[in-house]
Amino acid sequence: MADRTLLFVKPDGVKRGLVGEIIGRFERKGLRLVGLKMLTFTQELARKHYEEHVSKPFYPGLEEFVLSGPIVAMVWEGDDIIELTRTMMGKTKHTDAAPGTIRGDFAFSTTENLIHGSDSLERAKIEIANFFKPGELAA
Ligand code: IDP
Ligand code: MG
Repeated sequence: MADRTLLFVKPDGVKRGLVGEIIGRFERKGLRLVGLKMLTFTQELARKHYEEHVSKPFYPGLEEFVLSGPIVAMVWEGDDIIELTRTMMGKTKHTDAAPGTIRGDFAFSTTENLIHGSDSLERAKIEIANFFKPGELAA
């Protein structure tokens, strides 16, 4: 199976009507969409998904933000999927994200930065399983 990653449009992207814009960028790049759903984070899921950040000072604000509305979770497939999607997302901090990237073009906050993407294939496997059952993904 080709490499896969877990991406989601965060609540700010859904509220701002940027779901189509964000999905379209990955489609036009030639990546393959293999899973898609809208859901709202629970506190339990947020703590599991962001386990590496739970003890950091920004975590309470991050948790409040990700619980603030629905997200659109997706699984995308393609060669070099992690590097490619991370490059297209742009850097975490809104002021560092280059124009032409999703965050560089649309984000004006470090916390509310529109999109999540797994940062390694190992994390992608864990994160995909946090959001999708195997039967919910295309073969
Ligand atoms: P990433 O989303 O680019 O992988 P991470 O360092 O994994 O960045 O952080 C996860 C999320 O936590 C970020 O996307 C952002 O929403 C939030 N975050 C990270 N660092 C900060 C910070 O210094 N202040 C506020 N929020 C932050
Ligand atoms: Mg991260």
